[in-house]
Amino acid sequence: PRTIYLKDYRPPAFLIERTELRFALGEDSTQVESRLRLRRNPAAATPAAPLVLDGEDLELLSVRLDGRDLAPGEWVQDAESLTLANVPDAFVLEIVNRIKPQENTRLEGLYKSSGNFCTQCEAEGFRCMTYYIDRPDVMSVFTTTVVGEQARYPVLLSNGNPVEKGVLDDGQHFVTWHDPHPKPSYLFALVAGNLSCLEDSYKTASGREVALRIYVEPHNIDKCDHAMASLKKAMRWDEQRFGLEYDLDIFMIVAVDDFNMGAMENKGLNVFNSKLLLARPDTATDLDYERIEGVIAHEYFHNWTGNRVTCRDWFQLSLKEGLTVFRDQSFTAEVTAGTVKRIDDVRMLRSRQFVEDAGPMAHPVRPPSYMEINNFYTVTVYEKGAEVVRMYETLLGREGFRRGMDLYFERHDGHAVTTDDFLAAMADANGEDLSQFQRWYEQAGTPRVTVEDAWDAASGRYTLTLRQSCPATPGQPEKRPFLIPVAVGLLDAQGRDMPLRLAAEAQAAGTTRVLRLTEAEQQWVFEGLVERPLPSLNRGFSAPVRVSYPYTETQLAFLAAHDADAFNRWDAGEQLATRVLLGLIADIQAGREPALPERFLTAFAAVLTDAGLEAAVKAEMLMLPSENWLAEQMDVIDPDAIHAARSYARRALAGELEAQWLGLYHTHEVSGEYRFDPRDAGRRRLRNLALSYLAALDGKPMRQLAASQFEQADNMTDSLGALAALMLIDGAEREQALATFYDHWRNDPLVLDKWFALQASAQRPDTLARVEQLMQNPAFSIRTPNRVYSLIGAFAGNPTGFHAADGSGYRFIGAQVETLNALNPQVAARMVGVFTRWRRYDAGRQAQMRAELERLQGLDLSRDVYEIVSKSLQ
Ligand code: DPP
Ligand code: ZN
Repeated sequence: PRTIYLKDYRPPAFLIERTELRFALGEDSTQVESRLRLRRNPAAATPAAPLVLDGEDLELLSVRLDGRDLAPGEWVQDAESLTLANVPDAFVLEIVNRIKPQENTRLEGLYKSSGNFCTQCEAEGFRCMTYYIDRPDVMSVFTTTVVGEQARYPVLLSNGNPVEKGVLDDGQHFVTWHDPHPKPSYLFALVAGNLSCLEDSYKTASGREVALRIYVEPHNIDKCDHAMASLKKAMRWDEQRFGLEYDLDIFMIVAVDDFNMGAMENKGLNVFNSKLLLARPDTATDLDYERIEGVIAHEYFHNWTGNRVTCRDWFQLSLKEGLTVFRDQSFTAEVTAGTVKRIDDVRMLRSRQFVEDAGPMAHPVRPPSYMEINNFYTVTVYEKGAEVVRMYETLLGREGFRRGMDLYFERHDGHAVTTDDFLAAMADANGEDLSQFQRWYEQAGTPRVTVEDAWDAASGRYTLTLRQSCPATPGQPEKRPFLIPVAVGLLDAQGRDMPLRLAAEAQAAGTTRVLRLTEAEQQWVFEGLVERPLPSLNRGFSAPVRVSYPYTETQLAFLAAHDADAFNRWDAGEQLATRVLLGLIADIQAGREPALPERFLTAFAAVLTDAGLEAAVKAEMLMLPSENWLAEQMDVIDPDAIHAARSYARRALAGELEAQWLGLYHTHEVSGEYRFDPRDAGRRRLRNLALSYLAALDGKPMRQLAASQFEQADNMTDSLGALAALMLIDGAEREQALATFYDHWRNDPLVLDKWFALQASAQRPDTLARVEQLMQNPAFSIRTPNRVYSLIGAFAGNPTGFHAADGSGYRFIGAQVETLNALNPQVAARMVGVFTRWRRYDAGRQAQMRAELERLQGLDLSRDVYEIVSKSLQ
């Protein structure tokens, strides 16, 4: 496969002013007719360039130029394109071609899902439907006619507003849609099927009425209320926070069961993976409810950040994704409990993005090259991209950030732009020079900030010295210093924030200061302090970096108890727990008897019994660092020792504090009907956490406690919480509960996904055998991404299952990747990702993972899988 480089970007040779499409949907094949009004791009580099259209797997039937049929010799066709050499400066091109959506297992372009037609065009799926200039900087006004059998496909949808509809011969009917907003092809969508619709409406801030419609398969119509409520909340929030209103008369969302990604922001017609839309108290957990709210908001927010202002090319993907993730994170933080959202986001960033940044697929937020763009919908582009946007807000303040956003829309509405344009808008709107900030887009790797301090009691001066460095990443051996905003507070001996006055300042201002670290090494001097402070660093996780300061365990426990910054309070506890667990891992590896340090137990117990802590925050603080996070801290990852240490710690914390856990469990019952609200959700989270600790104690009483919660639960959160606890305990109750759950939910694939995932992530010796057996279950299909993610994906993420010392996990996942590679390259590429970190393991595991990668490399691979396999072996 060919590598594509950002530095080779050239403006398109042609523009498409109008796009008229007609899809005649059939059971055997679909005929696509397109009529494009093209003209040469005045900004093109080469004035007489041929017209090159993208197209894959298309059966070409005819080509007409300005009304004249072209003969086959007048174009050149290859596997990926159609080229017309001599074309005028402005002309109309009409193309007719045929496609086979029924046979489309890649789920890119037009395909069928549960008998309905739907599309996924981002990034390059449009070219699988018809020949086109399939790149985001070609924006066109679309008019689309969908023709289908009325009985099978009563609902026919595309972007924009319906302008015409009618009945044809042979039981066919049609609807014509017109989208007045010019858009790139990746935002095109078409849906046809037998769907029910939940309808509502929304009045925008300026008083326009917008029809809201959620389309689902008829049996799911009772699971759309939460999505609809979330949509209205998101629409209001974007008006209030960013002054952004919706711009069409209709906003539609469709849920489909077969979908590679989470959801897609097609203009006026979002298409969602059904798992991110459907929810009822008995089928969806609190976490599902929260994710649905967040993703509905995310896709809606794309209407401005992505659709009205789009990306010039795919290297700029974070322009829309980083910004939109930041917007959805801010939304969720503001409508729920902010601290918990921040903790969850940072936990995920550290355990996944930091890992990506340290591996062979490390890439900057704006990658300089790719083989397959689908491989760059990554945690770096999304989540680190969101942290980069957050840093503008930290540096410029909330108002300054809003000024930058306003200028961005003022300058670029209706255009396809770059991350440079975004940076320029932020800088210009605030009269700031942010040129150094550019490096966040260009340099990969997680910067490390090392902090040293010095206290001079005589003068009351406290000096902080910050040094930054960034590890080498593929293709980038040396890094230049970043502009890092480090939010800092200083605590006195009582744990109170001290007023901060920097040298040369007349008076103290505030208790948190954002230090702008721009050099490799820099110093700040705080003056007028009456005692030696304890620093609280990178408050609120102000920059996506690793910070190191030589805290003692006592100091970490002190910060965990007192820091005024709630995020750092959690983080101090997390650092302390990480240290303790790494100690236990070392004990186990050395054959020593592990023992939980008394100091840790005391600090942990203090949190557990603290009546002043909000339940959700308490749950965060009582969760031990994940096995993946612990793995990242080790020179050579030892999955068995990590699991043994963490299980030991859980058992010890459960045993020592059994009465407290039980007390917590019984006092946090949520009464009344299920409601998704942050307070209730926090209580359920804490209570289920208590249950999972208690489950570590094994024994009949705990089994009965979990089994009775399972039997009595009237909502999925508690039902699944109980089942998860039972998975930790041997005994008849576990298999019984699994069987009951299956019997109850055998016809609801989304709920069964939870059942698959629980069993595949169980850290038990027989898990692989269980997974192989579950693949034979009639509810499983390797063609449906959700099934693959919940069964095979969950096993790939099971550290002791995938990394079984005998290599059985590697061989199993390798074999699945091989099968998936031929069916659905995007899904295959996601599954192969677990092999990328093979160099981090012991020699035996390394050899086996490498052998599996080499075996895969010898196959006829899709671009998607090839890129990851080959880069991993480099
Ligand atoms: N653009 C989608 C998203 O919202 C993914 N295609 O992230
Ligand atoms: Zn997105």
